[in-house]
Amino acid sequence: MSKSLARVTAALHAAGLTITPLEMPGETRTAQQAADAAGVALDQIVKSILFAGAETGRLYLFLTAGGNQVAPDLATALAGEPLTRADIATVRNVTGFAIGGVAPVGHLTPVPAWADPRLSDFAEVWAAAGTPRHIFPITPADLLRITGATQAPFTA
Ligand code: 5CA
Repeated sequence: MSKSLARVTAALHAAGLTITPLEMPGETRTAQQAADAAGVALDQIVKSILFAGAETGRLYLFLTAGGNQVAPDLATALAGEPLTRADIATVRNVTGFAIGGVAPVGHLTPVPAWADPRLSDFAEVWAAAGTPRHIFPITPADLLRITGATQAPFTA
């Protein structure tokens, strides 16, 4: 098992969840690929999008429904400083995951998080598990609990 996948599984189990990420037959690098693989609506996929603070360099995690986009002005208001998209190397260093498999939990360094309210329209959502072909199902309530995310509107 990859270290990334093991870290996500350990984080889920440590939170008391008996969820095991599933390996999909095809790649799940994009939200659309993940939705097709799981057989669910695009908005049921949790995108883990990282932004970096222009002033502090801190990272902020925006758990975004698959079909939605982060609106930088709304995200900036939540973070309290101007934001830019985190670059590939920064995402890798802070989360320990490569783009395309960034999970909402199991990061090397914990990051403050917000969640798109759209995700709570579903009984179950699916998120990346640290690799470009593993995803896991979770209830929106458990997702909020294990990420410590605050629900807030930040999409365009
Ligand atoms: N495994 C899928 C579904 S869960 C997944 O990880 N989707 S995702 O949307 O959360 O991750 C892909 C995201 O990586 C893109 O939406 C984008 O926000 C980010 N990304 C892609 N390329 C770059 C890049 N060059 N720099 C920073 N972020 C990027």
